[in-house]
Amino acid sequence: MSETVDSAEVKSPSYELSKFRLKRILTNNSVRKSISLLGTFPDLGTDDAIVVFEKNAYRESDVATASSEESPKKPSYFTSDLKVDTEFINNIYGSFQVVPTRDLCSVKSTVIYPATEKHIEKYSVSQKYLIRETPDLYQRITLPYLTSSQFSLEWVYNILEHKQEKERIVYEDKDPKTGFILLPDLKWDGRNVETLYLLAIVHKRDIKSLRDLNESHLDLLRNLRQSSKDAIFKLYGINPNQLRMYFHYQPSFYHLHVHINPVRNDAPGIWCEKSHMLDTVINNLELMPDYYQKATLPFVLYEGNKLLDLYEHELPIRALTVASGDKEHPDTDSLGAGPQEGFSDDEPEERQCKRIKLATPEPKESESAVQACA
Ligand code: M7G
Repeated sequence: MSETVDSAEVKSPSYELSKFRLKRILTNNSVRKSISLLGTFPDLGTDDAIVVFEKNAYRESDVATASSEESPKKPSYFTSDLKVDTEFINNIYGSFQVVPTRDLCSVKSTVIYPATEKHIEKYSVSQKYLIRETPDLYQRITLPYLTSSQFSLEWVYNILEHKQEKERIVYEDKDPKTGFILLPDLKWDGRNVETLYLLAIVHKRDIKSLRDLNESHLDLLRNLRQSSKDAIFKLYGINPNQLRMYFHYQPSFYHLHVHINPVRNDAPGIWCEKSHMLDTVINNLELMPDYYQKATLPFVLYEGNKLLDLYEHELPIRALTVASGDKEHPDTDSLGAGPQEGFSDDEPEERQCKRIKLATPEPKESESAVQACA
């Protein structure tokens, strides 16, 4: 708990958002009220930049009224500053467009600059496929890929070394084996406890993901679970039994971290095909020390990701299929046994993909920019 760290601050560039020049829209999610944009900052150079705008969730204090027990603490919708345009009133129904005070109009914005091809893929709408990754497939396909091609962990090390986001740290246990840093996730607007989203990043640097976890990490995981709950209760007053704590598989960043948010909030990236509850992970390791070295772990790959092409080499993934036998292909049943009418493996890949897109439009929910971010 007493390790010293090099805490020389890293200087960040300053962005003038108003100078952003749009190239194209990557996603526009009407459910999450977010939009991801690809463009450039001409004054910074010609590199691609991604800008994400997301409307903030409501805080309960935003709707306080003068007749509430407590008089409204500004800013609130219900003040004389509210501008109201009536669209129509029909019988008992009224429809209005309202513009609240400036303080309530802010939009959360995330900038990635310079953005790599991999970032652009991640923030774009695309077809998604489920892979059932056996330990063998992990060793042969996923691991070599992620070792040679992954997002930089610079931002993680900056946090662990107190070079960035130091003032945002909520809690730190400096033990090199069982310690971690708890801080707000990039996705959280930091204003609304309802949508609290924290990240617990472990100090140990040799655990890439869930796959690497074994019995020897139980002390770390138990400590992270308990200390995070205590710290969150102390700081935000959230009942520890109301917290969702989970890993992503595959994560975007291969340095072990846990996502934490309140169960009553449907945070981005909580889908079952991506999340593994910390409680379940701990329990699996208690029952079987090498569970994650033996388990088949499903995960999602999206069109445009090179790993999908590597898997496609091994298994038919994109081709639409009829029901197949678990017996013959125990690890690839969902990936199919043969082509359906109109689709054949001989068809040029590009055409096949286009036809599948037309046949199965992506549901709205999965357009999420923040989920893409997730
Ligand atoms: P992940 O499971 O590896 O990836 O989680 P994904 O959820 O993006 O698919 C990484 C988490 O780190 C995400 O929830 C990000 O929002 C968060 N994150 C990413 N970056 C680059 C930063 C950062 O610079 N600071 C903070 N505080 N969080 C970040």
